[in-house]
Amino acid sequence: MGKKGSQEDQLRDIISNIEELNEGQTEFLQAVREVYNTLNPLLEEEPEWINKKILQRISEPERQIIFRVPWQDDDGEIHINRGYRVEFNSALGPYKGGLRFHPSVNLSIIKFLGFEQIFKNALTGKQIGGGKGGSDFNPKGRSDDEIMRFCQSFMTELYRHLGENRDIPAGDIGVGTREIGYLFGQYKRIANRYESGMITGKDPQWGGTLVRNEATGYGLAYFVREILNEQDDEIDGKTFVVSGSGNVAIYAIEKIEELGGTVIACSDSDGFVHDKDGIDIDLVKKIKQEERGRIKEYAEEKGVDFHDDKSIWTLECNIALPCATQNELQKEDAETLVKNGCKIVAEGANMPVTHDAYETLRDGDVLFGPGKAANAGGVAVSALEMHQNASMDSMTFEETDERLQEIMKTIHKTCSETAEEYGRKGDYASGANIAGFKKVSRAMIAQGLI
Ligand code: NDP
Ligand code: 2IT
Repeated sequence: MGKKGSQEDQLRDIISNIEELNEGQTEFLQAVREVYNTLNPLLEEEPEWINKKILQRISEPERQIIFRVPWQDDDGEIHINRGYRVEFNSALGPYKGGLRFHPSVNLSIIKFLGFEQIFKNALTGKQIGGGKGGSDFNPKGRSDDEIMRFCQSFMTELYRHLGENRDIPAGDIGVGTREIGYLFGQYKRIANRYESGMITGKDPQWGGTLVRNEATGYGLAYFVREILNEQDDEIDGKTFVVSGSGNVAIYAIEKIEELGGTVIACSDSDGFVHDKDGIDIDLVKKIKQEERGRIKEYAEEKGVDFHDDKSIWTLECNIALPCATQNELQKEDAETLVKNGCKIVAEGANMPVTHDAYETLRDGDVLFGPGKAANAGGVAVSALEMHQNASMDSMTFEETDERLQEIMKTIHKTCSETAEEYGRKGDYASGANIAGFKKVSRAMIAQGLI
């Protein structure tokens, strides 16, 4: 098969070497395969990247920090959790990425998220490298005081690795404005510096930027609008199913409804609510944000159906937006979506669609918006927050929203044009991977053997 065959073989060998090195890290290896298996056309153009071992270098984090987080609950009982920060890649800027507090957190999950973050951040066009962190701490049912004590203990160890030019965390699952406040407060005490730009997602009253809270969900809606625009179509009149009911899901629903779409369902880990007339987003906000309750209460209050015995993806819709967690949309879900005539799936969450499911969607002619592009609005507005902090200036809601719309338009264009340039027209996943990987690799090579 000549040169092409041997390059494909080399790529396969590299991937199996990475698999051996990271045995058992299921989610991380899934993310690596998902990116690297789309890179053949780029490696044909840049064959010397194989000898430069750029794939092996990018898949090995620059630094991995694992630490003990001891804390006391309200009854005085002592708990020990495990904290993580994976500083993955700083070719394009300081490490940037969220913190996840969820009992499922382990090194594989933090590494998959950090790996994805490298390319996502590259796509934003901002000067930010990739990182991710978190803990297996379960915030569910914990009091404000317990959350504060946990955050203080977590930051007491992590602070030495952070800084506005070094590593800048933000939120993710289980980490929102409240947690960011406690984390920032503890950093300020220990470092004796009011260093606003060391964390993003802050309350806009003391250094946060307006729209950061909304940014991931709004950005997802804007990305979907771009996909539809390319088909001479629009959100108005379309039916959506959105999984999750946290930060990303809530603001995706809000913006889609504002743009004329109908969202008929959303969920949490207990099940989903089906409201054919369209989800009442104010009620979801009241239950989930103000009361920290469960989505089931929505069904009780509105008298609509709640299901905990089947997948949310069994519902008929034009567009599906998984916004909860990794691997939540599997092959059989994809088969049902295709059968039901779904035309677009865009990832609000990170890697919610399994590889099998992705292939089923692709073969069923469903357009697919990969997370590293479709949910990049959150981190892009984080970069605007860093900019605002560095310049000691602030932007209005409208200005920031305008910037977010521009950024999402550009990311969509990059994915679409890159896919076409490399012979994968319409395949946004390949476009996103190739564009992101190319930018990071070029920067790494220019900076020497790093
Ligand atoms: P939140 O904690 O605000 O909400 C998470 C939602 O997902 C909740 O409804 C939660 O339900 C559900 N969920 C979480 N874990 C599971 C699980 N294992 N099984 C079933 N449901 C689950 O998090 P976000 O909205 O911030 O994050 C959602 C996704 O979006 C994540 O994949 C995150 O990485 C990604 N993301 C977030 C960004 C941000 O800016 N926040 C930016 C880009 C991506 P329950 O309450 O029952 O646990
Ligand atoms: O997955 C993500 O992009 C985030 N959780 C947001 C990261 C950030 O630094 O704003």
